[in-house]
Amino acid sequence: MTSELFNVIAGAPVPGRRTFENIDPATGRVIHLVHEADADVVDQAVRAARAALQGEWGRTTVQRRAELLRAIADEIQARFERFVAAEVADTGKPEQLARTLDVPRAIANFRSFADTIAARGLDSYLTETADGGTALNYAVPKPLGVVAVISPWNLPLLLLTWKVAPALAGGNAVVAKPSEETPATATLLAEAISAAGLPEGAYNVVHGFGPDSAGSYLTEHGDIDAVTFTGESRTGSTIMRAVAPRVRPVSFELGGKNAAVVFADCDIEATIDGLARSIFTNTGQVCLCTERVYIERAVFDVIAEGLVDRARRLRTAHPSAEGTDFGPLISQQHRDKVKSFFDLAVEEGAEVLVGGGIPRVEDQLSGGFWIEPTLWKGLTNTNRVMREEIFGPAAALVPFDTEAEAIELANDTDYGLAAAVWTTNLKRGHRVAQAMNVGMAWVNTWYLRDLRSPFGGMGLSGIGREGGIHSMNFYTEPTNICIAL
Ligand code: NAD
Ligand code: 6OD
Repeated sequence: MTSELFNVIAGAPVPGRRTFENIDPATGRVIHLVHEADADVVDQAVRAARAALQGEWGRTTVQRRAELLRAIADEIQARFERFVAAEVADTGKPEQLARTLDVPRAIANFRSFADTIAARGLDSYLTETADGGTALNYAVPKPLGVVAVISPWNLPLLLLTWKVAPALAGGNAVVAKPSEETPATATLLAEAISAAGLPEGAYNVVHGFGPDSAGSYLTEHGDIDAVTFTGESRTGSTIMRAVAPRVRPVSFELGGKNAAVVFADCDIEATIDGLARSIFTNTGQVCLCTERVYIERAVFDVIAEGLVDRARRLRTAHPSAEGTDFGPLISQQHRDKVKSFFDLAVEEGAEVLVGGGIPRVEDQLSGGFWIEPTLWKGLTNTNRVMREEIFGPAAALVPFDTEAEAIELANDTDYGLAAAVWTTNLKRGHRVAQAMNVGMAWVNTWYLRDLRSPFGGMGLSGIGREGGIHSMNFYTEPTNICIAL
């Protein structure tokens, strides 16, 4: 029987007037009926969050908040298998990926922000006094208040907790709206947070879609103090307009059209492995995934052959089957979009090196949203396929002749999220990585994370940086006290 997922407000399940279906992308089967939050339910959630701030949660010290964050991490750990199962059913991603990336990172997110606030002692006075002769200045960091957290479907729990953890660390109360495609782990997180002992109302979940649903009701609500959002650049722009009349702060992690730059002096095998990971992980549905690969002409063929080989070796099968490393796309609608880019690439003159279509899969998966890992050559930066985010397992391979040309090609985009540089020349690695107009540039690796470092994007890829103290700078704001001496 299909189970139901409820909104969670002040620790209690709250039904909606309508429900919508939550589909397993691997099979196309309905797994949950989800209660959609209308404007009244969203208002109830915002009021519960406000009440938490005015009650015990608002009086909780920084050291206690750090302890509570660690307790949340422990409660997720205690439910590890349930979180894995929920994430795999919602996304169709290989179970192995949920086990090694999504759920461990959720735990690490809470532990890391506990460490950040415990180490920095956010309730200690931060002295801003340059010259103590005439005045003593100190700043008191305060929570923003009620923070709306709106998150996408690709790494649902990882990206939700990347925002919920620092928001709670800063003493805010949260109303979370997970993606309509992946509502389960945000709901289960409410159980873990209650079990950890946070006062009810500090974390609330509302379910639904964007426009004319929970997403817009939340961003347009008159009593939210900030919005932190991960998703498409276009949605970010809509949310900015929604909060503009009340001048609320936003933190945006948006789309990307990320480049990799491969020099002839790279370690060929390690580069092919790293590139394949950066193109195909999570079926290309990671905002950091590489969609443009610029390769120095001398090694173009060997890199291209290696990547085609890696694409052919990906195992498309049920997410829980042994050895599966390639899952479906999230939905029929997203597969239609990705497939339309595959067709457009051919219209724009691409030579398909591998993939380009919809694979045959075993019978039990035939209702799922499967797609082939795909590589092209023959495209240039003038093609639409090279300029728009596909968010699927596909990349274009393009040769270059000089370092200057590679930098120009990589930076020729409206986005500015991530880049990867592959070279064994140390100086060149630093030089080219620094020349990339992106938030994160990796050298000889991809998606290697230190949760204290600044994470975010330039241009269409976002506003602000999150990670360690950078997150705390967003989720709190200081009042400066100046005392004449
Ligand atoms: P999306 O923008 O369609 O949806 C994200 C969330 O916003 C969902 O919860 C959705 O319901 C909600 N939403 C949609 N319209 C809204 C509106 N008008 N008002 C309020 N909420 C609204 O994005 P998606 O399809 O879920 O995710 C894929 C996109 O996210 C890609 O573009 C990807 O690059 C980007 N992304 C970026 C990062 C990053 O760190 N930069 C991380 C993950 C995903
Ligand atoms: O690792 C992270 O902290 C992060 N925000 C990753 C974003 C991935 C995009 O899909």
